[in-house]
Amino acid sequence: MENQNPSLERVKTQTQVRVGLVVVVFLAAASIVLGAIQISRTIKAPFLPKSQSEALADLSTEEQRKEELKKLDTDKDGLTDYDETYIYNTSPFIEDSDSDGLPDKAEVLAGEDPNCPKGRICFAPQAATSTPEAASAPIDSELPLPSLDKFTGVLAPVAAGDLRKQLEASGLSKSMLDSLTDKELQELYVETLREVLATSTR
Ligand SMILES: [Ca+2]
Ligand SMILES: [Ca+2]
Repeated sequence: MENQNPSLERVKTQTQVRVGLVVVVFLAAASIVLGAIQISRTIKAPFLPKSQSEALADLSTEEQRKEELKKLDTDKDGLTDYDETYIYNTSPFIEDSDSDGLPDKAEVLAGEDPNCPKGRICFAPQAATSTPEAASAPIDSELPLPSLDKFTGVLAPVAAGDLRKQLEASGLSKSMLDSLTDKELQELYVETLREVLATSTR
């Protein structure tokens, strides 16, 4: 015998839809999280420990390269390629990096910004001239996952259409989906994603 009580039937359906929606959203979020972890690994990859010999080889090549740069002055402006690259952020190939008629070294000696043409106000990073230590500070190898807000911000515009398709493909009725606005879908999605991310990054 079928249950003929329409209101009970509706409650049941709605509950199922809700559960289904949450599960699907959860799965979608989980796949996004896996993607994020993958991305995070890829970003971290260059910082992850290599084999010792590889690391040593890299280090000595890098050091050798720097030592060579300290001896070179490709553009013959009196600043070594090393100083131009790592301290002043000027071009080691152009004597007058900002093309204002004053050579880089003259500007450095005069306390001017060799990357800012004389008479102009630049907002370019001054780190090179003021705090060379800060510029060469080691990058934190414990890269956090992308911040949640950034993450969901990037995600939100993609989610609505795709999510709708995904939910429909997973068997949710079109009428139920149509009853949810894009915004509601996104919010539900982002909310779930937030929770999943929050738990997985804890
Ligand atoms: Ca030079
Ligand atoms: Ca100049």
